[in-house]
Amino acid sequence: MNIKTIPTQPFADQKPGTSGLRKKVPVFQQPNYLENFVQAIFDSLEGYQGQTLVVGGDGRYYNRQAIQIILKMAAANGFGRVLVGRGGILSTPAASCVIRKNQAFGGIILSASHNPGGPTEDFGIKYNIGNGGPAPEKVTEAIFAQSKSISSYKLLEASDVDLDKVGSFKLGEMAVEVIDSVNDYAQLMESLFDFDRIRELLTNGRFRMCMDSMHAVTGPYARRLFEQRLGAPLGTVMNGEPLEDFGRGHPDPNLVYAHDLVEILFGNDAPDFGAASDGDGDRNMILGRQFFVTPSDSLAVLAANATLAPAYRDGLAGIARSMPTSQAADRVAEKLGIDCYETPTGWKFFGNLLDAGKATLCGEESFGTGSNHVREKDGLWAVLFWLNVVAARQQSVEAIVKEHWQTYGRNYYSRHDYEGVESDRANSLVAALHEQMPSLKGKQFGSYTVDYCDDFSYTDPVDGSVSKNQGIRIGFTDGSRIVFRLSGTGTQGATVRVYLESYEPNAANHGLDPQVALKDLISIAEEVAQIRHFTAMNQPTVIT
Ligand code: G16
Repeated sequence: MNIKTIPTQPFADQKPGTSGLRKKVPVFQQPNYLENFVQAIFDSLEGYQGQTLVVGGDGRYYNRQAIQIILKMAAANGFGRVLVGRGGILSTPAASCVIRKNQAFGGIILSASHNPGGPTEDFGIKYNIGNGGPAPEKVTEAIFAQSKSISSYKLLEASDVDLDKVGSFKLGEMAVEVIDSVNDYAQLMESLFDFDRIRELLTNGRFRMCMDSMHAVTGPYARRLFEQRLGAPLGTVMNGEPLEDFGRGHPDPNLVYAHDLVEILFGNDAPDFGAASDGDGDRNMILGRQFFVTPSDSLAVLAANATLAPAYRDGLAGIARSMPTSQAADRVAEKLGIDCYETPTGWKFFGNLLDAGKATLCGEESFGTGSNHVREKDGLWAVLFWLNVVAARQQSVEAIVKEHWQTYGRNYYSRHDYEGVESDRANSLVAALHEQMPSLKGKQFGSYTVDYCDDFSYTDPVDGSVSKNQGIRIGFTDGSRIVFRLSGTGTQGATVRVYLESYEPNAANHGLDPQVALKDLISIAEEVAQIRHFTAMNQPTVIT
């Protein structure tokens, strides 16, 4: 066995963001760049010798090359076995499922999620721990610390593994098992939902659905589940072939980027149900006929209807949402008499709550919903959950959401993103907000009075760890909120995110366009944060 120890120099920019390390492909292709980060992961772990590692990615450009390097490094560092998805493919929730099912030590997931792929686009890598979830901050901080002092990495000299054949191989002393990418995940989904009822819905000749996999990783999963297991007509899954550049698309399931699907669902003779997922399969968008479900509402509706799905028949332990996500789920939790947790942005903060049995469902406004079945958000799980609810209630998506608003009131919600802002400008905007923070309480803006203004800090109720500076919140006395934060997933410049929320209890006022309902808050956000001035932009680049 020929294990080489290769000298290297640290790179200064390997600090993991909201979800792992994301950079442009050419950055990862620099000599030793990927290798350094992988070695930094291994060096931050203890006790993995002889253990199992799961490896897979969303199939984007550089996925296969990166996997070959990781396999040889895992072998050289003493892992006993690696499970890798065929063709290097594992959706993020499927990777979480495989880690848990096989009691693996951890996993490496290769993805830049919803960001475009291709030779000059984005790539990413993150480490998931043995519970199947993204490494918590103390682990990512340890990885970053290792990356700053690394002086060598270990690599087995060997030829590449054939990733396209399911089977077992040897790489030095280490076993490599190439597994079917879909099987374990599909089995898990079948154990959670009422497949007979969903099959009846999808084959009754009246209900039509359309699933847009956006040429990203969920294509094979969606085809297996909807077209093969549940009997939906062939062609139900569109853009189902995973491509290295996602067909030059932007695999982000929102109203702007999933335009193929939006045109169909908002066109003539639209189907009853539409859904899309992102690059690595953890995000989802749910549409009814000519109707968009905001991710915040989706979490609330699923929570309110959870007992219709076999897995959640006995009720929920609690709900968790990220801080900028609307408070619609809080109202459901209150009615159900269960706790609702508010965490910083990023799925890694839900792991402890799920492990401790404090929360069953989790969600983020950024098109992420999930439960304790894995430790990642899960796009196709959300689609199946919605189908289960529609099948059980025999109502349209629109009717279900409108009834929900009647019961709980409507939380109008929108996020305005300013992308590609120069970092200095974005930092100045945040600094100016910090300066104003102490003087805002009690201030009047039209009919709105500021109740509180702070930079969100979270104390994990399970391990007591504290995460500070997670976004500036301005809360008003009527429960409305404006939140400002900088993205931690971008690869170029900075992205300023502005989250806006107001509450409308009266059903007679539930029919407004959110941009109209939120117009006063939009002006207040501009007045307080001087967004145009600091970003040098007249309007947001993306509104969701
Ligand atoms: C964004 C979203 C977060 C989400 C994160 C990772 O982070 O705002 O809610 O957790 O992406 O999502 P994914 O794994 O799908 O990329 P940020 O920091 O850019 O706002």
